[in-house]
Amino acid sequence: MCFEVDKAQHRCDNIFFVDTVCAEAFNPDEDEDDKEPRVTHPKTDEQRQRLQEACRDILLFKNLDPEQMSQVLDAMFEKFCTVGEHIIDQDDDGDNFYVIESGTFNIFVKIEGAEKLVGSYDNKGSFGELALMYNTPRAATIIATSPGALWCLDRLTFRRIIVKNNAKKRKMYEAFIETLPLLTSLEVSERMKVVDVLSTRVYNDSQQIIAQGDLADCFYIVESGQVRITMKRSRTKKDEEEEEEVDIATCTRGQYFGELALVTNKPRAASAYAVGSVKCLVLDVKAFERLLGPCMDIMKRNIANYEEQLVALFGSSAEIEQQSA
Ligand code: 1OR
Ligand code: 1OR
Repeated sequence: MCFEVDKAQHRCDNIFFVDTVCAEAFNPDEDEDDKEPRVTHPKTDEQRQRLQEACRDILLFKNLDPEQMSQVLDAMFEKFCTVGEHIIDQDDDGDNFYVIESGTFNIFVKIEGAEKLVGSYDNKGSFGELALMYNTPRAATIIATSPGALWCLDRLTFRRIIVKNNAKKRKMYEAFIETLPLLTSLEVSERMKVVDVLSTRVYNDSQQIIAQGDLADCFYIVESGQVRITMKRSRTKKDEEEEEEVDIATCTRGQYFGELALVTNKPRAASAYAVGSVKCLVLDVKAFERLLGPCMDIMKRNIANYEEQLVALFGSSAEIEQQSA
């Protein structure tokens, strides 16, 4: 098996972008095959319901077909953890992938020899996919900061289903990803890692994709269709304060949105709606921070444009002033 190892460290404001994970090409024909015995951990109805709820927003599961999803749910098992427990230690071999049902967890990474707190999970999300996806040592240490409940998926099932599915995804998105102006600062192997962790979402005409004021947890690239970006503006009509929604931009194939709240660590600055049927590629916030550091200059230049246009349209840029994370 051949590895292509790349190391890049980028720093943007207070966020560290370090990526030391190789983009190993997965060959479904020569790796674990479908003849492996299926792992099943029996569950009560109540457990299965909690598990399904915890897995609902896990992007890595979004592209699975119903049969694959059901095999994943069958294979998962519950683990309770206590404050201070090390769920993962950096440099260990990867055993499980973890989905958070409840609890808070800190993420530490050794940077220049010192352990640095680089982020945390708060009662949602997942971790531990990298070592399983790329056959590498664990890239971070994860420690529980409250009592918690996790759902674990063993390495073999993860590779048999998720990694195999990713090989298909790479084939499907390789060409499109290469055309994205935003990702030009990434190496080819880094772009493939973006493909590995993205999921796709489809929206119907007029469906809301982002609501202004909401907390943000993902980033979008338009694959097809049109997305309308709107902002609320209050105005006085017959002495009464009214709120109207104004169109401020349109995003089409290859363009991105939803980066602003992730970069500024603020609520969503605008809303987004599908015009006709729309398909978007979606990255969660942790993958965005881990993988898109090198694209930050392009995004920041664009954010400076928002500010100019905001002043022209609304007379103030206070709404989207940048604040470091
Ligand atoms: P893993 O299998 O390597 C540790 O085990 C897990 O921590 C890893 O998978 C990710 O799921 C998770 N860099 C590397 N791993 C991270 C990071 C991260 N955050 C969470 N994990 N960075 C922080 C990005 C917010 C980059 C830090 C320099
Ligand atoms: P977000 O995470 O805040 C809404 O969620 C997204 O709409 C936002 O990221 C941007 O990706 C996108 N001002 C603010 N957000 C904008 C703007 C914008 N345009 C697109 N978005 N302006 C329009 C500039 C053409 C300035 C306001 C008038």
